Amino acid sequence: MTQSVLVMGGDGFCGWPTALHLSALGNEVAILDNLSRRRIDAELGIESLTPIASIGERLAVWKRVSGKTINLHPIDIAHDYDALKNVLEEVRPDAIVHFAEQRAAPYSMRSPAAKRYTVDNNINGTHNILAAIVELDLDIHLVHLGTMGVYGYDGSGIEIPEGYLDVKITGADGNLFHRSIVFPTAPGSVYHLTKSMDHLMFQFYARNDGLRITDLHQGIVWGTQTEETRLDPLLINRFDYDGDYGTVLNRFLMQAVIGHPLTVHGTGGQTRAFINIQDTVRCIAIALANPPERNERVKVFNQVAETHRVRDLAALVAGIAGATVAKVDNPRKEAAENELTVSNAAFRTLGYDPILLRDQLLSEIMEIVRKYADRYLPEAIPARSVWTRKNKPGVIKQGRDRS
Ligand code: NAD
Ligand code: USQ
Repeated sequence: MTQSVLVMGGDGFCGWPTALHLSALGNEVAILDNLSRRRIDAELGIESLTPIASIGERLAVWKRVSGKTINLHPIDIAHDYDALKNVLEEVRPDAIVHFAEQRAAPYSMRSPAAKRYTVDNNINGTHNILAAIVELDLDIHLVHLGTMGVYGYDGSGIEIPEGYLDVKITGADGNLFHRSIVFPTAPGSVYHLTKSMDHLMFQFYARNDGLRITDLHQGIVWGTQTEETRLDPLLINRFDYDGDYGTVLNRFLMQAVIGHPLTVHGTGGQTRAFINIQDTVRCIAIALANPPERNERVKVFNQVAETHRVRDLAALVAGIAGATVAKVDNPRKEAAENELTVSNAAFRTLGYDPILLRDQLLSEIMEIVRKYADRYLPEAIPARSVWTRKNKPGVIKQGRDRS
């Protein structure tokens, strides 16, 4: 079944390949994006390692390559409420995929201004979408990109369920009550806090107004290209490697290529969930095909393929590329070690067959990095955003461990 889909944040790392994939599947796709991510690059004095074309060029090339049109609505959803409403009335989409948030945990912790921007942008943006759907009385399936980080990382011994927890509570009369409650959130950054608050807003609007909402709690995305972004050099996806926006595995792959020691924070004992960008776009298509009913509770899917410990990833990449590993002071406030087991049963039941980390895939990504390696800026590599005043920037301190 094809649909009319508005991809909010469709110029970003996950949004761009998703817009192309949904368009390739025959959906009528439009992008809404205020290009704030490109402005943050300019503010930080960095650029994607891969040379990304302007959004106008991207859309023109997609039309040439696929014959399909994707329209752009350059709107700030956090501050242009009337413009947002006009777009929704004009497009009347069957579904919205909402990627349009400030998504870097380190960026959200770098200064009071960045904390306030992240809260203002993410909370107002999400709430404006919800309020506009209700005001216009539209029946839209809202698919939101949440994060595994809302669950926190202290769940050792249990498998993280998909959004809800079945609990038994003893009532005042001594009887046992069974309840399904929202999994308690334990965000580890201001960014993750906004994702927890988004989820609370979804619970309210689903209950109060019967909105149909799917919240996808996604793990760390790795990789860069997808089937569609490979079709032309001007469709290439962004590749962030800097200390704020670069995520851990992509950073390690890039560091290995340029001969920089892999920057493992602290002991590297943090275990996190991962998913390849190609799987991200496939999962979104699956979620769109399986909307909740009206008045159903918010659907929560854990959008993850597998979990890994950071130091194991570093050893894997070092082994493939002959890189060295460096322990750096952890600029974040996080447990030195954690276990993480996550259910992804909902997507699996709907046919999701995860792409797992493999040497060959990692080597392919390193090939892309090699191609654009001369674009990297050495000063962009250290993670300088600190969680508390006590943390020092992530500079190499303990010498290098050969892996
Ligand atoms: P990104 O920063 O590359 O893309 C976000 C896009 O949204 C950008 O193009 C930006 O310009 C746009 N945007 C931001 N605020 C906006 C506003 N107020 N109005 C209109 N457009 C706005 O981020 P990404 O990596 O593509 O992540 C997309 C979503 O997926 C985010 O919500 C993020 O939290 C979630 N997510 C990402 C990852 C990951 O590893 N990248 C993992 C889990 C979840
Ligand atoms: N880390 C290192 N060295 C580095 C960079 C990171 O050891 O050079 C460690 C961090 O300390 C952390 C882990 O790697 O323990 C993951 O860090 P990350 O920057 O890859 O991921 P994170 O900050 O959690 O955020 C990313 C995305 C965010 C998304 C989240 C999914 O930027 O949008 O929500 O992954 S999750 O982590 O599952 O919550």
